[in-house]
Amino acid sequence: MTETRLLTIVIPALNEEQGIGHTIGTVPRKQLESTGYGVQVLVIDNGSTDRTAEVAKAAGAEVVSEPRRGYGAALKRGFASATGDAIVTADADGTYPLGAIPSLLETMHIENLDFLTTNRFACLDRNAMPLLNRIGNRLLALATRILFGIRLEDPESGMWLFRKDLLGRLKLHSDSWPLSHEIKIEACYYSGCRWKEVPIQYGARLGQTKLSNAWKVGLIDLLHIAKKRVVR
Ligand SMILES: Nc1nc2c(ncn2[C@@H]2O[C@H](COP(=O)(O)OP(=O)(O)O)[C@@H](O)[C@H]2O)c(=O)[nH]1
Ligand SMILES: [Mg+2]
Repeated sequence: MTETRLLTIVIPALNEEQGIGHTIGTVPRKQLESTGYGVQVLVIDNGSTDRTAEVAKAAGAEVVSEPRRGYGAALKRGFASATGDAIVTADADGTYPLGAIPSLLETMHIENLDFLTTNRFACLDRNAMPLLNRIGNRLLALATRILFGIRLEDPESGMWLFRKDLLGRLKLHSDSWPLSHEIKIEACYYSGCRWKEVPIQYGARLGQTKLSNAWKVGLIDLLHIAKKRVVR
C-alpha cells in the first residue's frame, strides 16, 4: 500500500484575477494523486481589489487572508497555514511550470534533498523577464557567491520545493521581496540541509507585474542579505 503524503502549493497573489485561475488549473492534481500525494492549494491574498479571491476559490483553492502587506508576509502566512508535509511555491501569474512538480518531487526523493530551488535562466522565454531584472539577478547571484560562497544562478526565483519541517531551521525575517533570496541563504548556507538548484521553463506572465522600481528592490535585497552575513 502506498503511503499518502500531503503537498501544499503556496501561491501569493495580489490583484491576479487574470492569472490565478490559469495557474491553479495547471496544478497536476491527478498525476500527483496517482503517485500518492494529496494536494492542498493555498492562495494568500492581502488586499486584492479585484476578483482574485473569487476566481481562486472557483478554481478549487483555499484562500487565506493576511493583513500584513508584502510578498514575504504572504508566503510566511502560507507556510504557517500549510498542512502538507511538503511545500511548493509559485506565482499567481502562470509563469512557473506547475506541471513539472511531479518530476521535481522525484528529483528530491531520488537525491534525498531537503530544499530544491529553480533556475529560470536555463530555459527563459525571451519576453518573460525585462533586461533590467536579468542584469539585477546576475549581480545578486554574484553577491551571493562573494558573501556566502554559494553558487546560485537564480537567487530571485519564486519556485521552491521543501519539506515543511525544514522551516523550523530557517530564520525568515523579510515581509517583502527579499524573502525569496533570504530563504535560499537560510536553506543553502545556514541550515546545513541538502539542496539543489534545477533548471525550469519560465514563461511570460499573465496580468501586470507587482514588482515596480526593480533597482530599488534589488538594492534593498542586497542590503538584506549582506546584513544576514553578519547577523542572522
Ligand atoms: N499576497 C500578496 N501577494 C503578492 C504581493 N506582492 C506580490 N505578490 C504576488 O507575488 C507573486 C510575485 O509577484 P510578481 O509581480 O509576479 O513579481 P515578478 O515575478 O518578479 O514579476 C505574484 O503572484 C504576486 O501577485 C503582496 O503584497 N501580497
Ligand atoms: Mg511573477
